[in-house]
Amino acid sequence: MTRTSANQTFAMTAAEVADFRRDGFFGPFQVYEIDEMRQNWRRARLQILDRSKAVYRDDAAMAGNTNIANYDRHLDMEFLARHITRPEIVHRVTSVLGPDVLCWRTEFFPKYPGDEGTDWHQADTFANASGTPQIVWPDAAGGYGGTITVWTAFTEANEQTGCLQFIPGTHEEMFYDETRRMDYQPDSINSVSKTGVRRGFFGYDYRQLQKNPDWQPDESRAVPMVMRPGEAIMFWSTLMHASLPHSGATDEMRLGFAARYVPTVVRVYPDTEEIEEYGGKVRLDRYGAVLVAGHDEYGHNRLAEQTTREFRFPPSSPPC
Ligand SMILES: O=C(O)CCC(=O)C(=O)O
Ligand SMILES: [Fe+2]
Repeated sequence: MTRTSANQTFAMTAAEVADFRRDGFFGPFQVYEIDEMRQNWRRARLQILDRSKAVYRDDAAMAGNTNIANYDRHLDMEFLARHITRPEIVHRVTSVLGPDVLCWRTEFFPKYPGDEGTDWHQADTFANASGTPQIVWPDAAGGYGGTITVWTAFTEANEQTGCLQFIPGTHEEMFYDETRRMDYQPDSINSVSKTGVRRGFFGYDYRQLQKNPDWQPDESRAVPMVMRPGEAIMFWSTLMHASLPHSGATDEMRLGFAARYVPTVVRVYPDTEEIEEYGGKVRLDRYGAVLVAGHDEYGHNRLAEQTTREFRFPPSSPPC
């Protein structure tokens, strides 16, 4: 089992932070040993079907297996609640974002044998699918936006099972306009080929957001992020990223777990009471962002209350 002493630090060195700023990603790095990850997940996966404490459990529009049903299970599953606060992750995130950090969203990204890859995309405000900005940085950030995503491989992620792909250094310029709309077409899933690779965006076609319809990502510069179970990679959501299809050559599904972090100065879901995207709709009544490091001096966001063993609901303070 991976043991971390209370004083152990996983802070990035100045050179690593400089690399992250240049490339837009850092890693992979180990969070769990392979067997530990497998064992943890074997136990935790049984709990996933029980939505009785999930924050989005009641919404009829969530029926069916939409992406949105995969959101924010760290708010009711203990393993995931602990995962997002792991020092291997949080120390690295604070090295870039500063001491006061929220985890505002988690998502599972499963790929079953034969599933298409994920479209090339970048996300700044995360209005991409819902039409409403989900995170808003202050103007003082100088137009900078996005979130740090830490994507942990819960299973093998390789070129057969559908690993992530990045185009290094593309995080400073948005090639997509998230104020445009994409058409939700679930029937298109697993059926569209783009430059010879089956890819989609969970029922959307991300190309619809391209600022220039004639532009294409420079896939000749794409690098595959092969990861063993328990390894994680952190990247700016504004980095051009995608994933390969699951070839079907192995029965093992690929499962990524993405945790998304912002500094406390960022407004999460401003003026938003529900999210509607990927064919699902949920109310945010029971949602809270989780303070994983430092203090929240801004009070912009409703916070979930953390105890040592679990997160408690309802959130500690009313929405502002
Ligand atoms: O796992 C995938 O296929 C996509 C993940 C992704 O786009 C993200 O974590 O932002
Ligand atoms: Fe993404």
